[in-house]
Amino acid sequence: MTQCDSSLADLSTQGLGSVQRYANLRRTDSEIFRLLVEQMRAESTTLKMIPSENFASLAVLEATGSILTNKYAEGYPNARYYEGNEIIDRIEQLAIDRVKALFGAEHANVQPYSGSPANQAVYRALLKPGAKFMGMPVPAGGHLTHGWKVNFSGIDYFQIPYGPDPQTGLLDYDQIRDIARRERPQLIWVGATAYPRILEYDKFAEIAREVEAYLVADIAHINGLIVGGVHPDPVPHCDVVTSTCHKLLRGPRAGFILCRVEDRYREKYHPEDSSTLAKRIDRAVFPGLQGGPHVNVIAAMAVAFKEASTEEYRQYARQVVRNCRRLAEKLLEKGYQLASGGTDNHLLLMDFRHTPHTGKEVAKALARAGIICNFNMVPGDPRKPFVTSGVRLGTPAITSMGMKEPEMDLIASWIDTVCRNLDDPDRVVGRIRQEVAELCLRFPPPGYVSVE
Ligand code: DSN
Repeated sequence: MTQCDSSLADLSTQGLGSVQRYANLRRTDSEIFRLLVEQMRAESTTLKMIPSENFASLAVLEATGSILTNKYAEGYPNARYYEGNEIIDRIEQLAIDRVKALFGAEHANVQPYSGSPANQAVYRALLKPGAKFMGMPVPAGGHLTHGWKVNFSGIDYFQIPYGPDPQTGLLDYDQIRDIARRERPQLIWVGATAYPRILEYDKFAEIAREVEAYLVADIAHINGLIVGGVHPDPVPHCDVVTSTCHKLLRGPRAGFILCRVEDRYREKYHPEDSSTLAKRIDRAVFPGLQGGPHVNVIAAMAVAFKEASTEEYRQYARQVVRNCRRLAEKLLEKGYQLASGGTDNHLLLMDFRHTPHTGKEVAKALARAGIICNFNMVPGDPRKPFVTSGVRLGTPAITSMGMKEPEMDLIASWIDTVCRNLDDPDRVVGRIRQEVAELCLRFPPPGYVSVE
């Protein structure tokens, strides 16, 4: 252990309470116990700035770790293939009712194991293999399941790509309309993992209507901003909306699907099937793709939906955006380039295309300083995906810790110092790592305790 490591280890036991926890795990499996403690230490003394990560509440963690993990419940509420599910029905129905109310949706399925299986169910319910659809490739800021070539979605279906303009970093809706008119896709995905601007669902809906394509929004990254009223609502415009639960929503690792009940293109695309859209989505999840739902996780989702329906959560969502904008402003002031010139949401993309330094190099140096982010492609990136010219930073988790604008200013100056010393990061990373740890320990996240 270096001197720096040992002082960090000391710091990590301060301010976190001293609860005797995980006693059974410690007794049964000391290796996993030690690794869990190490991970807690690492996360509670570093800035979690991967925009898709967050801190689930203690209530969510308790439901996830509950005895509900012991139950099988294939089927849906009041239509199960196993007995003993009367209480499970009530739990799943609560999760369904809460997420429908939260987003104003007609129908909800809360069984997808995560975001990718949720999206897979959408393909199964709406398209036949080989069908043409539009989506953003991963390097343009989309997701693997929006048709990337090595994913099932790009192998079994035919992706027509669209994405932000390489110069401006912005989506060009006229160009998207032109592509849709030319290609006549059966489905259009709207959603991103690395687009720092607002997605205009009304414009996408107009385009989709014109070419009679299903419009599907993947809101995994920005669901909380919709709940908080800082981003437009996709539900009135889309046939289907998919999401994860563990990013901005601060729930367990899981996915869910919202949809209209009726399929407005049933006669055009599914004349042989008289089922509603809601029914086809449900069938695609179970038994189409999955077996037993993870009931403990569904209970934790219900808890997260309850938490997200409070004014406190809406304020949190607004602060996430305020923090991200402040960070962007400070980085711009210091001369850094950001994709699209800034941000309207929870993430920003630093653009190092015009420098000798790669995104990977920057992300690794920042991580050594305790700022945990990821290297990421930027629009028009000439470098390869495992190197990149961009760094993606997000504010959901640090805002959950309670950080506000003054902390963003501090973080911007640390990022600047690291980036100005990329030729010899050793000069600065140790000192910043210590300062980062001291800051984090003033904002302890839930569930991170020192274990005696
Ligand atoms: N892995 C997620 C992200 O980081 O954006 C997307 O699923």
